[in-house]
Amino acid sequence: VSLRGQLNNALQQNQFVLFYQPKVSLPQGTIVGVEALVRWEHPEKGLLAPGVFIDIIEQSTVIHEFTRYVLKQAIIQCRLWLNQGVRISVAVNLSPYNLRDDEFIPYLKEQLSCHQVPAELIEIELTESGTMLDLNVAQRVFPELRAVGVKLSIDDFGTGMSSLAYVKKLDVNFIKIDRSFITNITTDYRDVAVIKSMLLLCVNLNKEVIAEGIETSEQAEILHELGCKFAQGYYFGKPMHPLVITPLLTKDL
Ligand code: G
Ligand code: G
Ligand code: NA
Ligand code: MN
Repeated sequence: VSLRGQLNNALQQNQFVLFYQPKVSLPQGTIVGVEALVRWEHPEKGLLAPGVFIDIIEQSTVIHEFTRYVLKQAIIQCRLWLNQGVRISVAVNLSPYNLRDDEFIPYLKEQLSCHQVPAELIEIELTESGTMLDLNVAQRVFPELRAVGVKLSIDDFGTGMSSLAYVKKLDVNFIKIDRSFITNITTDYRDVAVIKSMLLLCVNLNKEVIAEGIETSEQAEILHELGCKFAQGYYFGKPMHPLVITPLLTKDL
C-alpha cells in the first residue's frame, strides 16, 4: 500500500507525532517559543520527516483532519507545559488549503477553550511559497484568526512570488526569513544586503522578525549585529520529541 493509502489509518492510529524546535531570542539564545514539526512514526519505515509525506497529505482531503489533529496536539502540549510553569508560544504550520476549511476556526476556538490555553500562546505559520497562498483568501481569513487572538506568521519569507504584496497586505505579527538567505550570510555581501533590507522593512511595518536555519555561532552573531532579535535553527536546537525538549524548558524554573 502507498503512503497515500495509509494516511487515514495513520491518523486513526495516532502515528503522527509532533516534535518541537526552539525559537530563541538573540544573543543569549533564551527559548521564547517552539515550532511544532510533525513526524510520522511509520510501523515499517520508522520515523518519517514531513518532507516525504506533507505533499501527499496536502493533495488529499485528509489535510483538514490532519491539521486539526496537529493543532489539537499542540494545544494539549501547550497546556501540559503551562501546568509545569512553562509559558511559551507554540507555533503550528498550516497548509494554504486549511484557510478554505470553514470548520477550522470553530475547531481552534473549541480546542483553546476546552484545554484552557490563552489564544496568544498559539501561533499560526503560513508559508508564502510552495502551494500558492491565495492572497484574497488569506486577507479574508487572517483577520478572523486575529480576532480569535492567535499570533500569525509568514513562513519562508522571501521565497514566494509576491513576498512584498503578502507582507504589505497581511496583518501578521512575525516574519520568518527563509533559511536560504542565512546559509551564506557570513561570506556573501549580497545576503547581508538582502537581510538588512528585510529587517528595515519589518521595522517600518512594525513586525517582529525571526531568522530561520541558523547553524553556526557566526551566523547568530552577524544576525544579532544586524539587529535581528529572534532566531531558529540547528545551532540552537533541532526539532525534538517532547520528552527531550521539556527538560530544557523547565531547567531554569
Ligand atoms: O522537517 P522537514 O524539513 O522535512 O519539513 C518539511 C516541511 O514540512 C516544512 O516546510 C514544514 O513547514 C512542513 N511541516 C512540518 N510540520 C507540518 C505540519 O504539521 N503541517 C504542515 N502543513 N506542514 C508541516
Ligand atoms: O517550512 P518550514 O520553515 O516550517 O521548515 C522547517 C524545516 O526546516 C523543518 O523541517 C526543520 O527540520 C528544518 N530546519 C530547521 N532548522 C534548520 C537548520 O538550521 N538547518 C536546516 N538545514 N534545516 C532546518
Ligand atoms: Na514553519
Ligand atoms: Mn520556514
